[in-house]
Amino acid sequence: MAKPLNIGLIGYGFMGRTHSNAYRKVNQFFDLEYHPVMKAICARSEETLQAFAERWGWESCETDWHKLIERDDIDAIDIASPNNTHHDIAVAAAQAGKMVLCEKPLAINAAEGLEMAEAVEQAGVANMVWFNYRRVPAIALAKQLVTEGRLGKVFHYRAEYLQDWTISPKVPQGGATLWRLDAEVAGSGVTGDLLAHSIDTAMWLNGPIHSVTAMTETFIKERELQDEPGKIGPVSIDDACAFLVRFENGAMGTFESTRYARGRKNYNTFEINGEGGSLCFDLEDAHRLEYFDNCDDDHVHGWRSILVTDFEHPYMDKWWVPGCVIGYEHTFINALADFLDSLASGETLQPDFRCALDTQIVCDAVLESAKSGQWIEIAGG
Ligand code: SOE
Repeated sequence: MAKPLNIGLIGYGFMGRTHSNAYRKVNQFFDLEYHPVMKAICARSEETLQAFAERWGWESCETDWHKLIERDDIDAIDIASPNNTHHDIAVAAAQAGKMVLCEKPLAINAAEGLEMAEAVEQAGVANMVWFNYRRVPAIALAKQLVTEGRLGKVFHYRAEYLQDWTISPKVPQGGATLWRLDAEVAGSGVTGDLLAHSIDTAMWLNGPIHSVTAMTETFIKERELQDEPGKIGPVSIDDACAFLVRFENGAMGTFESTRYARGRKNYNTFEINGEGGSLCFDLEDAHRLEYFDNCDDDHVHGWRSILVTDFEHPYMDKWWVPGCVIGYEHTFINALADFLDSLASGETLQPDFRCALDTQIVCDAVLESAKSGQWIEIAGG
């Protein structure tokens, strides 16, 4: 028998849309015991909220998240609002006994992230952070190949996350759509926004990070404020960040991210080099995983490009027929399906808040190292 799960979603920007789409589609493609019910959407701007609710099929609207959390007809709170709102909402929701789903990064810093992880643990409520790229079938396949031991001892992990949308000095900062450029709201620039994805993927595939040393740069020092046209303010975020890591398994890692790589739109890549083989992935070609297997006979040695669309590949038996690719939005649907499955099975789903806190701790260490110029050991790493 289908079990309804009443959802209250906070935020209706880019992520509000990806999550709404996931709630609408998940039961169409996955056989699940739980069925999300789109009970309420919450955001501050009343005029646009109603139109969003109608477009996506939310049953009701709230303009104050406290009211949403107080409602008895809400089982799970989903946070897709800017990063500086995550902490207060998540803690209050957990204390009210609601399940909590939260967009990445978990928080604006590790101190807030720790309180959030403790809140959901003390309340004993189900929780998940939407690190959606784990649910790209090719990345999930990479995880499978690593778990099967195909890479053997890992020597190198290399990640890049490059975009180019802030190169123009005319792009303003702050406000409803450009809060990612305001460190007070976002916590940091590319470190929390993009490298958090790379770090989550890296630790999932290659284990904990032991220590980091980093540099950051802010190329454009002042920008107009989106909410106050004509007013210029200092830019507080890191536009670019590069760092080196030592993993606990002895591997060396290099990570680089920027929003100033002309031509790179959402170039989220990694390469892992192990004794037994290598893996390479590029989100702009997301349905392929490149794999070099050293066990192949010498005369056929070479990189193979796996088209990750077969029924045997992660998630792909839920979608179309082999050769038909899926897209960005499906990673959120896959993530939601995993969350709903975990409710039915009682198994702990990753990444949960505690796991996302580990990523947040690395982000904080990266920013600290960029300031001090020192290597930083990850606490508990
Ligand atoms: C930033 O441009 C952004 O939208 C991130 O916030 C998302 O997490 C990333 O997946 C795509 O890029």
